Amino acid sequence: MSGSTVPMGQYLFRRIKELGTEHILGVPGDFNLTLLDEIYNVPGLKWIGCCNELNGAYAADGYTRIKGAPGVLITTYAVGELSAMNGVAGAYAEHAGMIHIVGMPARAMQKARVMLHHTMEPNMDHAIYIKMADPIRKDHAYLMEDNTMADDIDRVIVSCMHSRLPVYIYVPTDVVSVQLDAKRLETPLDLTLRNPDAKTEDQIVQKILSSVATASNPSILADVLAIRHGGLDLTKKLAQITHFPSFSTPLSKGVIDETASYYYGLYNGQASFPGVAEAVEKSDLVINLGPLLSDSNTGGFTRQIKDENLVRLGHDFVQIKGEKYDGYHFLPILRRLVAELEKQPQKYNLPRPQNGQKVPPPVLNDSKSGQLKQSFVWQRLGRFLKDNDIVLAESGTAQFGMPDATFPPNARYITQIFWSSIGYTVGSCLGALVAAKEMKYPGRVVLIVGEGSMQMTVQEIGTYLRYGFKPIIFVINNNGYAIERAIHGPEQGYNDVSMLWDHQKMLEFFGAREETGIKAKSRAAKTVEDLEAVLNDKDFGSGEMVQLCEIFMDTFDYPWRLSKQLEIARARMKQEAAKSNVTAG
Ligand SMILES: Cc1ncc(C[n+]2csc(CCOP(=O)(O)OP(=O)(O)O)c2C)c(N)n1
Ligand SMILES: *[C@@H]1O[C@H](CO)[C@@H](O)[C@H](O)[C@H]1NC(C)=O
Ligand SMILES: *[C@@H]1O[C@H](CO)[C@@H](O)[C@H](O)[C@H]1NC(C)=O
Ligand SMILES: [Mg+2]
Repeated sequence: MSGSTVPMGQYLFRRIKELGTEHILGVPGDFNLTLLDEIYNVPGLKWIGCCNELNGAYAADGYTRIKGAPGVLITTYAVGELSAMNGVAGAYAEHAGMIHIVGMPARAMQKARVMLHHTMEPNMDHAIYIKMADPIRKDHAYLMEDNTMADDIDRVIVSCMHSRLPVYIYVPTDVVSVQLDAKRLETPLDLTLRNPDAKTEDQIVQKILSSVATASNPSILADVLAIRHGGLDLTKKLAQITHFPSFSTPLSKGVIDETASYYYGLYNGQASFPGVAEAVEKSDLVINLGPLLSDSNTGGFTRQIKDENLVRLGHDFVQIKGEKYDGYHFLPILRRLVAELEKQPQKYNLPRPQNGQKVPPPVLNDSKSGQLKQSFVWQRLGRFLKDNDIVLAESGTAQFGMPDATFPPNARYITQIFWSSIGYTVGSCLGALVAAKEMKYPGRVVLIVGEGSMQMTVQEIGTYLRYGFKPIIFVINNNGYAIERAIHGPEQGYNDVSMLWDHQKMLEFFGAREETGIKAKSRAAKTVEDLEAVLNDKDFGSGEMVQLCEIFMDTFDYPWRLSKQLEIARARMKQEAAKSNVTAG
């Protein structure tokens, strides 16, 4: 190779920096720390150490959701990468793709099948763990050949950016110092998303525009993959320009300005507020952006939109009223739609006056006193939020309660109602904090987590404090796994968790003490009066120090959406059972 070169490790991190990513998350291991040294050789790149790899993966996922640029996670051979897998799989399921870099034994060691620590038996193929991650990644690079290394790194980074799914880069210890052609770095990676055929894309855009022009009652149903695939701002803009009645879903809550006249609510099939399902389902043109049609994102599959009224703009196909275009990505199409509608609003009668009745969200419980109830808490927490806050709601009652709240215009919402791995938000919150810091995000970061979930990943709260972050943390303390009680065995011991934890001392243990100079305040609320006192305290909402508020609720108190979805699921099971009895008989 003639000309200047850079070590492979540095090449990789400079490519990552090019994407806008400024922090690398992970846990070091002896396979291999020299790779981590290269982080410090790239200006603008910093290391954030996590307590464990599962939390690290959750954090990378949370980072991606806020920043858009992929979170980067580094783990060590076998023990590290395997611990991360649940978090990576969740990022795959919900399209919060990350770059997962895994250290491996040196190539010579691999070839000789040396019985190193983290292998399992004599003569083991060192690459078997690579196979275990196959279903949870879009692509991977196994850096064994000097002359293809740079190409492989570039290829998987582009693949991550296009698919928004996790990718893996496996780095044997001895390749960190392999010299790669530095000249390649002068040309940034081409990340442009292109549809397979420009003429077909034209046709799609024209077809959608003419449907918009002729529809008498058009609407926008903005789902989560629109956000994950880079369409958040365009989606907001589409709603703003058109004033079509616009809807979010449990996973995409916050995508549309919820204070706007054209926001009609959160659509979750039959588990929606009154009037919401009717409004979507009678629309003669539902522009459905980035759908993710899992059980809890569709009210237990009770979403009812006729194909003849549906324009589905996905990341892998587009469908216009029954006509399917495989391999077409919504993003370039949405960009063109918004540009055209913005240019010629009169032609499309925009902004459209609304002819339907908007049903405002009901106030579930406007109590001024008494023991805190699920029916009261979520809407009250919604009123606590300020514009540009980032809110995380954990699996459990928090996730089914939060949709009741009305968000301020630009709130960002993180919840994992499809993958639903409990403890996720505690790790994800670290990533959100890191991303918010990089972006100089003006809002606060608010974590809402059940005590059962928190017990899974609690140690990462120590990392918030270690790096000087100041989130507001609400712990829902309801004596165990309430959501599981609602599903089965309300009184069974398996739905209990340890109630011996003292949440009021948690922040102190994790580092908020006089001698560290880290300030924090912890409080508890059992009644409406208690909660009002906390939420109305200027200090609490200021975001100037870490704050914790423990919210006590009854063991058997469940949000209505949870009860409703369970009712739907049970009715469905009964129906299926009746059907199979008929066929059997
Ligand atoms: C990793 C993982 N383990 C187990 C479950 C099953 N699970 C779903 S919700 C839940 C309980 C959550 O309890 P908590 O965080 O206290 O929330 P609550 O419903 O009580 O508000 C459990 C055990 C899961 N989803 N993920
Ligand atoms: C880590 O990498 C360095 C240099 O590449 C090497 O000298 C060292 O042996 C490696 N450690 C292990 C455990 O492979
Ligand atoms: C409304 O909320 C208050 C306080 O949380 C509670 O005491 C009351 O029982 C609730 N009412 C209903 C109908 O749930
Ligand atoms: Mg609980």
